[in-house]
Formats: sequence, C-alpha cells, structure tokens
Amino acid sequence: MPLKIPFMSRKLPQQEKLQDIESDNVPNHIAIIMDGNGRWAKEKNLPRIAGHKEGMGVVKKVVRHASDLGVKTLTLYAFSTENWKRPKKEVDFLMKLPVDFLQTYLPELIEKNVRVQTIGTKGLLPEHTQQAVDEAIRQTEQNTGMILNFALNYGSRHEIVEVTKCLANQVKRGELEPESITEELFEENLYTSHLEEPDLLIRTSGEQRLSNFLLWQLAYAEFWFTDVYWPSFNEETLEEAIRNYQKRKRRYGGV
Ligand code: V07
Repeated sequence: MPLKIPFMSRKLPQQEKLQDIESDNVPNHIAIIMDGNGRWAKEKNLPRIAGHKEGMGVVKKVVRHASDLGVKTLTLYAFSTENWKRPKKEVDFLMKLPVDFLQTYLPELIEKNVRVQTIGTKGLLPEHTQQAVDEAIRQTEQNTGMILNFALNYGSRHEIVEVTKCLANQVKRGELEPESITEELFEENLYTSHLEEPDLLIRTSGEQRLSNFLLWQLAYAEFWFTDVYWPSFNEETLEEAIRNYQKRKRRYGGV
C-alpha cells in the first residue's frame, strides 16, 4: 500500500519551485573571473596545470548551461596581462588551452549557435593560439546566439590608457575637440563597445577583488563571490549566482 504523505510535509517540490530561475530575469551579460585552479590542484597534490585543464572542462559546462538559460553574453577572464609573470612552463600550457578547447568543442559551439569573440591584445599571443582563436571567431561570426567573449591578454587599465591615447591623437590632429570627449565617446573606443555592460560579475575561490578586469564596464554590475574553486564550479553554482542576482533585482524593484 502506498504511504500517505500529509500535504504540509511534502516540502520538496515547493522548495524546488522556490529555487527556479526566473527565465525573464536572467542577467543578459555575465562576466566571470575563473580563479582557484592552482589551489584546487595543490589541495589534490596535482601540478597547477592539472587545475587549468580541469578548469577548461568547467568552461565547456558553463558555456552550455549559460546558453541554455538564455544568457546573451558570457565574458570569461582566461588570461590577464599579469599572467605573463608566471613560470614559462605554465604560460606555455595555458596558451595551448584555447587550441585544445576549440579542437574538441568548436563543433558544439557552432551547433549551439554561439559566437566566439575576444577582448585584449591578441597580437602578443603565440601564433598557434592566435590562429585557433581567429579560426573560431571566423567560423562563428554568423551565429546569432550567445556571445562567448574570452578576455585573453586583457588588462583593464591598459585598455583605458589605449582609449585615452587614441582620443589624444585625434585631438592632436585637430579631428576632435576636448569638450567633445564624453562617456559615450570613451565607451565607443573600448574593446566592449559592441556589447551591453555586464549585469553580474562572478569571482570564484574566495577572492573579492577585480584584479584589473573590466574596471569601466563593471560600474553598475552586481558582484557575486563564492569560495568554490573554479574547477569545482558547475551548473548548480551558476544557478546559485543567478538566483542571488534575481533576489537582489526583486528588492530594488520593490523600493
Ligand atoms: C583557460 C581554463 C579555465 C580556467 C582559467 C584559466 C585556464 C578556455 C580557454 C579558451 C580561450 C579562448 C578560446 C577558447 C578557449 C582558455 C586560457 C586559459 C588562456 F577561443 N579555458 N582557458 N584560455 N583556462
């Protein structure tokens, strides 16, 4: 005979309901600082590169899930201008990851209608890395789904200085009046000019700093931090971040 469960005790479905993502309030643009790969590896007595490799697998899962949830742009901090200071062996390994990633995953990106883009100074990356990334950009440029934007050799202060130089040169040539320099004009010269501003910044691994990531663009974003190391991040952690974002948005709405 089936056991009868009193109505009020059937907690599970209700809880699940509460934890649903509101599909009409998903952040359009999520930016992620994927931190903690080295620490994850260290705790497992593995070399740091094993953490990066595992982290790359997480990128695939998160891209898939973000695209399924209707995120319009996902910006991932893959390599900062500071990362060159790491041991050469580690840098060499990191520079192979885009190649490795795209070899196994580009067909799925195409199938999912994802468009690959980058921000940062790509010209300073090794030739094989540039080629793989450029090929992915080219093969996905007609896609109309989620923009998967990799920050590669990216540093926000450098970006801001470059925009400043560009505008200063226009002034010098007599093409621009200093009075005409507005926030809008400045923005039009950033790498991200064609993108909406991020709505949500996620940083993993317990650090609560921006580390030179999208300083201008994150002016109005919600920040969400987790102690989870990037290789342990998954679909559920992404949903947790989005639910938290939606809770905050509801509070603002109520005022
Ligand atoms: C990198 C894996 C994720 C954790 C953080 C650091 C290590 C994916 C890419 C990538 C980049 C461009 C592209 C396709 C894939 C990547 C680097 C490091 C340098 F077109 N993961 N990942 N690039 N890590």
